[in-house]
Amino acid sequence: MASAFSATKIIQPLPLNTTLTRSPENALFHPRKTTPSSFLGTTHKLRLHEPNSARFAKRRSATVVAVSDVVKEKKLKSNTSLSNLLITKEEGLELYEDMVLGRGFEDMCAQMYYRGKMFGFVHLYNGQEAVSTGFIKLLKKEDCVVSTYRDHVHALSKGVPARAVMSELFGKTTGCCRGQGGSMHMFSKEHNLLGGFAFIGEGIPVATGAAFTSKYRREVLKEADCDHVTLAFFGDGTCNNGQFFECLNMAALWKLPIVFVVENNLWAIGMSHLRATSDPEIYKKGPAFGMPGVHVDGMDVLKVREVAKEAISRARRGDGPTLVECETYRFRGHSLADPDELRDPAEKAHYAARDPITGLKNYMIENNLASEAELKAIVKKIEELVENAVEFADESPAPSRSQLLENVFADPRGFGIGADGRYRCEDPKFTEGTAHV
Ligand SMILES: Cc1ncc(C[n+]2csc(CCOP(=O)(O)OP(=O)(O)O)c2C)c(N)n1
Ligand SMILES: [Mg+2]
Repeated sequence: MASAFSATKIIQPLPLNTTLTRSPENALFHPRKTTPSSFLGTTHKLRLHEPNSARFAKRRSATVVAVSDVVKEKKLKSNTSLSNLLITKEEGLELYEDMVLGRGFEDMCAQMYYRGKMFGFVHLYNGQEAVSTGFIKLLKKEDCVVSTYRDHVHALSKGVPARAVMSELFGKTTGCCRGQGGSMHMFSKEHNLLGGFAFIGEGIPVATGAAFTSKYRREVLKEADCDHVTLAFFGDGTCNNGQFFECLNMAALWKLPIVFVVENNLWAIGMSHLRATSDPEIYKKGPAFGMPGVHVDGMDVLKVREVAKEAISRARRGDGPTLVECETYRFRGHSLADPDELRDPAEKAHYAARDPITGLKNYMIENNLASEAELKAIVKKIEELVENAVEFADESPAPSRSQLLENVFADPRGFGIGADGRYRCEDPKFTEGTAHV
């Protein structure tokens, strides 16, 4: 399969504030001045900035490839041979099932939240499924994923069972964090899901550290088979935080095996991306640190997957980090407590018409990769799985009161557990004279 990045070419340095688009009169590149409005909404172009050999030139050099053209070319070929499609039947069904699971799970969360089964803030991922699925389904189990507070679907894509995620949301002991994390803090050591973070940008240094660990194990500890990759997911609003820039710098400097995946859904709560950042084209910040920056249509799982393949294999073979900006959209409010009255209905309708699940479904049917009946069967299977997750979570036990103080201090013989091995909070005198927890 042709790689999206391999079609790129290095060109000479261009003036700042210039981006590249494909143009008929120029074989490959045509520089133009950018304005924010010409960028957002033009999701059919993927632009790639690739470092050049000379250090100064690499800040200014740029390459470009339109992923849509790669996709189109393969579609044409696909008329003669199925093997030229972007995906096999099995891959397509896996992607479809994962996106349907993400959507069905989140819709169920909304129901359960409004029925009072969940507490605190719950941020849903509806609309953004192509990003999680497009990237995470390419990973090995040993690879790490770091998410944000919008993390349920990343956890599911990484293989954390729906029962464990739902129970965590219900605050039950069977949850992936025994009910202590809740919606914003999904974690699973077994699946190398390193969180779930409520503070924006908080996960980026954790991901950078995980990528450093992989490199250290391979190069210093000589574990030759340690080629693990870390994916860091975060939003557009988060890209205005210092941690983002600091980690891009470190990752490029040390050539870490990491992919920074920006889920640009155009909004940070009620703040429009265009009003919040000096240059809305986030992917351009990659080359400023000496790593490729790529913009991709985040509503199209196949395009995301093409870009992800290249970025992940680049990291795995030791060539360093990539910044990928996925232009996507959330179909619900910021959280379930948000009435979502600020966004323009026309904008919502524009992206609703580009639903990534419908897009993949149409692709599979048009290319005879699956029948309507097969896809319907997947939807039914997922409905049952999600129902089962709810029943399991509902019937699971709530944590004991003593669990509140577990994991608060690193030393288990400290505040949480007494010298006799018993929880100090179970001593009736423990909270005497203090406020009760
Ligand atoms: C350090 C920090 N500052 C402020 C907040 C409050 N806050 C919660 S979500 C959010 C917006 C983040 O937007 P974005 O990164 O685009 O992610 P999205 O919600 O769109 O997925 C902010 C500012 C926070 N959680 N952490
Ligand atoms: Mg956002």
